[in-house]
Amino acid sequence: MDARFAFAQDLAREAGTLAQRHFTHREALEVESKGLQDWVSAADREVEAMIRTRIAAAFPRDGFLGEESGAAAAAEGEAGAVWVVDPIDGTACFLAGIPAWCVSIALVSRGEIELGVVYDPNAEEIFAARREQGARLNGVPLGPLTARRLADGLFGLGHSTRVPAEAVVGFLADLLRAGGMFVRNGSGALMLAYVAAGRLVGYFEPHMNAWDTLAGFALIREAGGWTNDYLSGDALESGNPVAACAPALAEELGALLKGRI
Ligand code: LIP
Repeated sequence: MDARFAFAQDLAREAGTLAQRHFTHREALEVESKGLQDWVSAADREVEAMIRTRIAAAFPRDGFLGEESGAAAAAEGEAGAVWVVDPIDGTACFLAGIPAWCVSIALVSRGEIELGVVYDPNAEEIFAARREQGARLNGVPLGPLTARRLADGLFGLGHSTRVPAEAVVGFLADLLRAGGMFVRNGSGALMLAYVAAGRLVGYFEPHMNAWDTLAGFALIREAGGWTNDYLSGDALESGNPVAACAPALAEELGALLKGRI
């Protein structure tokens, strides 16, 4: 797993550099709609293809699940591991020229998130975590997460047309009533990394896919934060609700989440 962790960080940097070249020339990209407010471009596909090729060459016995190459059942590979990848998380922002996107790479083995890497080439920030070995931002350890109340800072909120508006509007009203304040930057993976870095006191999204979620969850857990049990059920194939926060907020956030996850 040490070799996979070092490999994942180098791969995230290589993928981020390739994505950034496309970001600079995004007006030339072919863009397709995958549904309401859901796009994919040649950049997403090319970056994911590069990531998949590199992983297959380095770890041919591992499984792979990527956002763009199909959410077919992410069978664990012969080695008992599956890579879960979003080549460009925050695609809508990427295509709009807003520098709020990242590369998200995670590895799951036997039901555990073994490692997670989120790389934001716009800010030149790489967030990396290995299970039971801590989380780091550009090599500097993250944690502890000290927020004690929702009112202590900004709370990340995500939404997609995969769920009805009511799924997030009700939570937003309760969050504001509790003295919280929300932010949504369009990349769930990057906002989860911000929770691990203590920039956000927590995060909620009624539904996220595994490729958007797992790297951020590895970071938050290793920074000492609380997360919901995302991998329950068939999360790799179908996704799940996502909730995370500084440990002292778990009870207050739990009250807002009652009946929602
Ligand atoms: C995005 C997620 C985000 C969600 C967006 C979108 P994409 O992923 O990271 O949490 O709110 O609607 O799904 O499509 O940019 O890779």
